[in-house]
Amino acid sequence: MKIELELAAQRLREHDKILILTHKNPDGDTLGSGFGLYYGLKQLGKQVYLRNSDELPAKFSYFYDSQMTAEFEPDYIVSVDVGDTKLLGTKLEQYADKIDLCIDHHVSNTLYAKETYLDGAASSVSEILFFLLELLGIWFDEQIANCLYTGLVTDTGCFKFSNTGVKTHLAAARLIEFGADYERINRDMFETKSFARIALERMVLDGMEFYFDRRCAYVLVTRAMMEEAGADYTTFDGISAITRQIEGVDVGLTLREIGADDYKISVRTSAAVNASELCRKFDGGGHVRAAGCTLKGNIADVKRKLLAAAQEMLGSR
Ligand SMILES: [Mn+2]
Repeated sequence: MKIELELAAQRLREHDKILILTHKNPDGDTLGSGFGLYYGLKQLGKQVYLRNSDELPAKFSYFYDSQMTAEFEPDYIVSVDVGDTKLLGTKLEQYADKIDLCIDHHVSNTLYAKETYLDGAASSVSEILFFLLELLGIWFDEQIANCLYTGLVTDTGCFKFSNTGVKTHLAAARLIEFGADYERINRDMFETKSFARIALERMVLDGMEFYFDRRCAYVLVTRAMMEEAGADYTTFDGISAITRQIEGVDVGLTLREIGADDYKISVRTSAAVNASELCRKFDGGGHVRAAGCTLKGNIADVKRKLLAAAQEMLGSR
């Protein structure tokens, strides 16, 4: 059931032992909103713990609380930025049918939680969290400001994507006022690239293929390429955006081999194509211009299916 933000705030106020769940392969928004909520609830004197199926990436280490302890039985379970229980990952799937509240901005959210606050117009869950913590009367210290600001900028490509709205900028302005270290965060998130990242980008550009009058760009990143570049999934973050930087490209398909005959696909589109709609054909989802799905099978079949779907989407415009 969908609920209003005021009720979500009330639910959080009513509970004292709260577990926060974030999505696998964590990004700046799921961790930024998760830790923003974590520190906000700590301020209210609650016991809080945040979990992820994967190891937490080093680049977000400034979020972490070395004092965080799981030594309590939660009486309330909240998920942030998790559009589907499939995204909880192996370590958290045990909670799939036990989630009390989901706070999300994915239009494809499957409404798996007992109650859901969903704002598909919000740039990020971190944006939602800014207004939620305000309702809870939290004092925004630097730590909370840094967490939420990171989520805002990573999900909007530093305020460049179409999901950036008036509320995004309002929240960001307030977060800067509260001490968000925007210069360092933006440099760390967008400017600084590891050698592994540069090596991977070089391979991606080299192997890029174009279809349908160059309206579709296709990129395949194999495990061998990842290994050669010395890259892990955090290095990969944002690689799919490269396809959309190319003039005339309406659909960017970026495939990452995650196992034998197992591919994770990131779809990036221009205004001409709905990425979420394309991914739904393969049981995936996401946002209008950025969505994802997974496909199993040999690469030739996977590629054929994806290109056919892309062609269909392009043909209908
Ligand atoms: Mn998000």
